[in-house]
Amino acid sequence: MKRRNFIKNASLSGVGLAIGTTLTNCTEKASDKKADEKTIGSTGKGTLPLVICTWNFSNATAKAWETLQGGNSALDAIEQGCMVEEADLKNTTVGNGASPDRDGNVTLDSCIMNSKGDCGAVVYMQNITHAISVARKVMEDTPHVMLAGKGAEQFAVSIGLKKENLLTESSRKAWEEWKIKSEYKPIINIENHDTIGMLAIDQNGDISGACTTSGLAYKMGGRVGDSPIIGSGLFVDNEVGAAVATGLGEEVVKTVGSFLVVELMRQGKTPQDACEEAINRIVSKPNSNYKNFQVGYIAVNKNGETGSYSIHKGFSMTKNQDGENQNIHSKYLLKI
Ligand code: SD4
Repeated sequence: MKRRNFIKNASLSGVGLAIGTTLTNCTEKASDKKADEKTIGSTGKGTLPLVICTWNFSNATAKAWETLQGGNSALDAIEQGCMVEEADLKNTTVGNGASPDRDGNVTLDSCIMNSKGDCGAVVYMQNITHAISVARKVMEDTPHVMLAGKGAEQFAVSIGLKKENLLTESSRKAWEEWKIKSEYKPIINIENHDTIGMLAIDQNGDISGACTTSGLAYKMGGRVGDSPIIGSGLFVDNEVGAAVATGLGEEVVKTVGSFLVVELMRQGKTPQDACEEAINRIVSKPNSNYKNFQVGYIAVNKNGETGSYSIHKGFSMTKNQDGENQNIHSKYLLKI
């Protein structure tokens, strides 16, 4: 089941960048259990525990749910859930098999945040599949919040993760094709595979969140997006709720989007209204080019109410409650 949408162009410092990647090789594995599709925007209260994630990563939410059922924490659940997508070679936007930057290097961004407000992140990390696990270890085992590039890679190796070539043959071929024109103009073409952001509430009512991605396909070497930036790509406040973003990271960073969603919930907004307000904040900026890029948010509050909203049609959220996956089409701003 594919949704081809959005965006045509992302103009960034004079160059266009493709969000997501070639999507032709994004077909789900035959063994994938597809989420049930619901055409509703947001959903209200639900029983806890609960897992939600961006897009239609139903295998990831199923894994996270299973992890919670073993009596594990929300933190364990979101790590395990994200690892499913990082290991999936067919997913060209996350982990192993992801699209490279314009120089042919696969570079990963990831962050994690727990219910105590601790966080960890890796940016511009190469050769390690499970960026989310490295981010968790940065949080738990170092005095730091973020490690970049070679330092992140060395740390990953020091905790026992093995170095791998993350550029698969199909991603390499797609990059070779892209290089023929090397056009940095656009074609942002997102379907239901993209950055995975995942939020969970466990049996104790504690919330954790994670976000992991290869960022924009064919981005400039060294580019880091919103996804590993605490407050932008992800924010968790165990008293209030959590939010995570997908889409053109530069625009999310400019409004510190996920923190904004959580703060709006703190002020009494529902997760749905908070996501909508955060999108409005982006599109109402002077000179906003929002018709040409996508941003989507998902959010959950302490009661297990959820919401999602995006600029363009086609974004969705997968929710696992009671062990059942639902893919929920997000409401969106642009009706044309
Ligand atoms: C980034 N936000 O690197 C990520 C990519 C993404 O939909 O989510 N694309 O900007």
